[in-house]
Amino acid sequence: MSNFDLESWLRTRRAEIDALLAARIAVVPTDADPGRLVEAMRYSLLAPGKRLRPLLVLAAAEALGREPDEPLRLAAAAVEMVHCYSLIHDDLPAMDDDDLRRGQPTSHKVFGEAIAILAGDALLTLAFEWLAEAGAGALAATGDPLVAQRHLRAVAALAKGAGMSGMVRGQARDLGEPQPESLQAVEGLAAEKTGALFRAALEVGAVLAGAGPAQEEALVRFGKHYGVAFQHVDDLADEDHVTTQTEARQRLHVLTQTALDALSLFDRHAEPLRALARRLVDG
Ligand code: GRG
Repeated sequence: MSNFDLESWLRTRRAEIDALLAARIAVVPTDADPGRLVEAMRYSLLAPGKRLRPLLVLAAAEALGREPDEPLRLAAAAVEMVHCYSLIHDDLPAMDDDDLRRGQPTSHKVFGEAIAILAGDALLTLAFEWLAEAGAGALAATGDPLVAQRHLRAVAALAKGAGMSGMVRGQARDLGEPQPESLQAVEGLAAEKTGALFRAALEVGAVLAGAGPAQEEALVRFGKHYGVAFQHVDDLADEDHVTTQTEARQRLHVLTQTALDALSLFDRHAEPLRALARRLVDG
């Protein structure tokens, strides 16, 4: 049995991510802020989220023995920004029409719909600016073109997970099709709408840490199963979408075990990922 202390790991890594998000978003000045756009970006980004996706970026890199340096943390922060934009847009009246998010009124309730849409747009685009900057910084520091190539691959992985091959496509399906009935259909939707960004988080961490093909494939496989398992946990908590609670609970166990199996080729450095997966089942 490993004696890895997940709570302590989470405290340290979350504090690093929160500090970076706060420092970087603070540089965007709010004076002469048209329509309170920057204020709206800060309001949603700095609200207390679990920071799960950026933590997975860092945990994937750590599985390969890479400690979080500035470019990696910036990439992790970029993944959180994409997630944050998706929550703002998902809460809009045209989508889920929610009043509360992260324990506070949703963006459109505070700033109005137009600014909420623009705050989401701005966070999404700023995420890619940060990711590109991380690559430029790492290239300048190392002079190694391989580093730049890795960052370009990370940009592509995040764009793919977030966009019309991933989360946006899943959201469009969710809005446009009747609620899925079978567990298989529920999981198919979850894999796109929620899972694609988790998968991308693992891919970003793996690619930036210089994973070989087998390592990258294993980490992406972990992310794929983790993401669907995460959605089951969320649905079970909401009693949402779930055809039979028992079946969903069983699938949660199977998917978590499959995610853990994907890590068999990694050593103790993958303990944060393993502990995060076990937590899905253990709560
Ligand atoms: C608008 C393009 C677009 C996509 C929206 C992810 C998503 C797609 C919508 C969120 C709807 C939702 C509540 C789905 C359930 C799973 C989920 C993503 C929960 C929120 O993620 P957490 O629990 O949130 O990690 P925090 O606030 O902790 O970051």
